[in-house]
Amino acid sequence: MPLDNYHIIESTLREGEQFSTATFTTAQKIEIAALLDDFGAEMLEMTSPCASPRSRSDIRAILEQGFNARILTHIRCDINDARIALDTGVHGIDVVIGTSPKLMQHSHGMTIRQIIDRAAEVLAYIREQSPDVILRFSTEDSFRSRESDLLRVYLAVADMGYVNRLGIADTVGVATPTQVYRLTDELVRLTGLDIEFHGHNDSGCAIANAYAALEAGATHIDTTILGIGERNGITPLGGLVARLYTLNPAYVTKYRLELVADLDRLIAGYCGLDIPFNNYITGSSAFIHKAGIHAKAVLADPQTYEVIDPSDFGLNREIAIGHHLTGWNAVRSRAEALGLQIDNDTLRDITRHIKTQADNVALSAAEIDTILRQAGEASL
Ligand code: HCA
Ligand code: CU
Repeated sequence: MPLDNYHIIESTLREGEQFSTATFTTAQKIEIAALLDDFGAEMLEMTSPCASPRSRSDIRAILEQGFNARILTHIRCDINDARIALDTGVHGIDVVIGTSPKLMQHSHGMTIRQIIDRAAEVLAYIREQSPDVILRFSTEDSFRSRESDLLRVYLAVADMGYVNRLGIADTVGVATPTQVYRLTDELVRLTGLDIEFHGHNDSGCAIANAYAALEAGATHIDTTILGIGERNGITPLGGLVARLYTLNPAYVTKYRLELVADLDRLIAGYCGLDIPFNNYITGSSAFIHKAGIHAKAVLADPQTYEVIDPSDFGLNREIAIGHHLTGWNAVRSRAEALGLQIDNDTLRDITRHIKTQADNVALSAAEIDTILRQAGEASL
């Protein structure tokens, strides 16, 4: 499992631009790319230069920043698109063509033989023009393609010897982790090339599928900030980080984890979204402990109920106190944090009082503090 040597292809500036409310200005793209570069994303994928005039000039604008991250663009398997992409001076070109029966019928109308011939023409042209460009070939809708068609295409492309990487795309979010594992494993074994996985989240498996790909030997995973993309998007950057961190924090120490929250906030702001309450790492409730039993254990040792240390991400945990499930350990800990000397009997009385009150309406943190301060003064 190459988890010591995997790369993130951050596609907020390509797949992310396909999200319903995403339209970034040039300045915003530079800001997003700069933050992703600081974070440590190894590759940034940008919208095809053929999409619109500004898509083309923005690739140049990002290249001029001289980021550490390699800048890629994403094109159809088309010689004219390839010419325009090469013209931008981009570091890498991601070529994609549909292989599922639906895409062969409704998208380009080509047979598998014609797809292979087209790939040969386009990939040879790119390699001829630029021996150094990082070249990837991917099939769109891989998991609704016939397996025999897929293998014919991938093996033919691998044999051509032009590409650095093959991509697998779960375009409509239907794949299961087992299917992703099997296909990735097959391609790793048959081609020996680097393998990239791109997974949509229609059925909630985008993170699990990305991880299954890594387990099977994939070297590159596509993400976007907050998971934005077509429909409900793809593997979210923060979610992938959470998945890997909980297996072993060392898998993600190459990234500046404290920037995850800044990245999520930046994109939420530009897309007019709230960060979901249950988001990985940055959701408002991600580090709130509530029930008395949980609070007691977390106060003694946070790892009892926390697999992610919020401080590794520049965030804080919170113990919720003003509710009917509260416990006196949490109340006592708050009193201590306020520097108050209150005996245990009084703290137990206060806890009972909070529970009774909060059976009707939860108390705010400020209300709890007032109760505790009054008890503190009374005990002087
Ligand atoms: C799309 C294309 C794509 C391409 C993925 C890739 C997909 O917008 O439909 O090139 O790896 O999901 O198939 O994003
Ligand atoms: Cu996609």
